[in-house]
Amino acid sequence: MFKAFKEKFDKLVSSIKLKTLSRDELEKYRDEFVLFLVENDVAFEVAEKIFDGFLESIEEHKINRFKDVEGELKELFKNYIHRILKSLEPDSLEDRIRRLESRPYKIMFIGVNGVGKTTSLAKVGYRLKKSGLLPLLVCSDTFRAGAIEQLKTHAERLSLPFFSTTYGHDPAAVAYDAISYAESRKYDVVLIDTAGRQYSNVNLMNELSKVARINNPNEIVLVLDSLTGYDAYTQAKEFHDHVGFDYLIFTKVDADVKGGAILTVTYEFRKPIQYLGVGQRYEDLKPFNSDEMIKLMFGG
Ligand SMILES: Nc1nc2c(ncn2[C@@H]2O[C@H](COP(=O)(O)OP(=O)(O)OP(=O)(O)O)[C@@H](O)[C@H]2O)c(=O)[nH]1
Ligand SMILES: [Mg+2]
Repeated sequence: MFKAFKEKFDKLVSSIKLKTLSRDELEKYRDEFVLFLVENDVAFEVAEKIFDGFLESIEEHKINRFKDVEGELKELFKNYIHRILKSLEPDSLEDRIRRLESRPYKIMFIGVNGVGKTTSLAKVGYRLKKSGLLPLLVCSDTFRAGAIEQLKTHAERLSLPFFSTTYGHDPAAVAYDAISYAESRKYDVVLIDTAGRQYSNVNLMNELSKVARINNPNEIVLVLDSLTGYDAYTQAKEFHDHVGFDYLIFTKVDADVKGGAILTVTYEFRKPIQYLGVGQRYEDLKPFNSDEMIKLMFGG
């Protein structure tokens, strides 16, 4: 992953000829910089913002004739992106859960169809169980055929408790009942799966905000498919405006992703990435680490 990003970045930097490392000089290469980002799936308007932010971060200085200008420019841009990603590194979910005295800790998973909500929820359940916490898997997707059976199968495989009702039920009510059920059994966490929806469907977006309003989750996790590029940005914008979210999970990072979706959404919304989905097995969920991500993007 991020192979194209790294290659294109190296190419971009070697095409830049600077006399001084200054904002004015770099401004001349705005189009090239923005194009490099856009080619890597960064949304155009965010690519412009990233470039502006980068320029602002630069302290002007003359370049010594014998200095490695390319190397210095590379370092500056890499460090700029690194600082942003680092500032968005969250604490561990397990710590947040343990810090909360009341039980259960409520997490709601949202996102468009097929991004990997249910799979990610099951992976989170697996992680929590391994750390000694007991999560209840809740299917508030009473809409898509097979959704209840799908999550139930995960619960059985993971030997975790499961809660659902029947298709057609109000998802907000299902989540509400599940929370009471978890309270009475002293479960640590409630993981609420919701039906995938297109952000253009206003009724379904309203339904989702109702689930959140009534059940007041401790956190809402937006799941995005890192392969979707620009659309991930649109999705984040719509879910942000209609429902809101606290953390991000990017799935399918095991495929050859360009990285732009991740960069765009985190830059624009400044929400922490909790995990990256890196495959189809339960173990394939990695806590986000900015150092690793920067290494993949820029090498070194
Ligand atoms: N390679 C890979 N596949 C993934 C990852 N996460 C999810 N998938 C796959 O993506 C497909 C869709 O996953 P689901 O979890 O059912 O997606 P969903 O968002 O719940 O879908 P709906 O409930 O229909 O909206 C499945 O085939 C998953 O195995 C990942 O990190 N890597
Ligand atoms: Mg699902």
